[in-house]
Amino acid sequence: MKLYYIPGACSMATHIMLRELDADFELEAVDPVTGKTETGREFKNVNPKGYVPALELETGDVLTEGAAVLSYLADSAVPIIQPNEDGVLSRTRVLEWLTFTSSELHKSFSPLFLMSSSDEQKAQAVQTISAKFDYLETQLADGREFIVGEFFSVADAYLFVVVNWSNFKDISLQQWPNLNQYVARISERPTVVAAMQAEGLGS
Ligand SMILES: N[C@@H](CCC(=O)N[C@@H](CS)C(=O)NCC(=O)O)C(=O)O
Repeated sequence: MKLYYIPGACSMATHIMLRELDADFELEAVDPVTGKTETGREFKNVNPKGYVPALELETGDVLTEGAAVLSYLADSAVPIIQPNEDGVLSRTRVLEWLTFTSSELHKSFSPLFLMSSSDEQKAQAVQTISAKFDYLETQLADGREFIVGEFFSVADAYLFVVVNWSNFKDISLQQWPNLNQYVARISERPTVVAAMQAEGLGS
């Protein structure tokens, strides 16, 4: 498999999961400015939508849309989380969190990354993100280690990557102690450390 990624972008969730699953994979960086990959390919020939993640399978199929790519990995390698008596409910909870992260949280960060955003748009984005973090804070108040069940899942990989952008965008997580601890805990996983280093973000 080959993962097309931009360092530190949402594609890092797929990267972390590939490592969690001990999958056989290669990385190919995409330059968002030139639209070319590190081997000189036109990225739009890989994903016409022009964004990462894109996961190229051995069959040549290319999967896109982070939540779908993560679900594919979870389903094809191991159950999305460990099977248990309420497997269907747990699986749906994972999908619920993937969708929340993708459509509510990830996209709320977009104005903070766009050069074209005004200060007002950025301030509005921080307000929106803060409201989502308030919700996350209440969810994590029960002391759970992972966002769903007792195991690290694709939902944690994606949620971690997106919430961790706060640390690059001057949103102090100190205001949300449960969330802050959750992010700190996930950031210590060997797969997360390795993914960050491989993407040139490690210390
Ligand atoms: N709907 C897509 C959005 C992916 C996305 O926003 N990717 C960003 C990085 S986090 C990207 O590739 N941006 C570069 C660009 O659009 O040129 C998904 O959920 O996977």
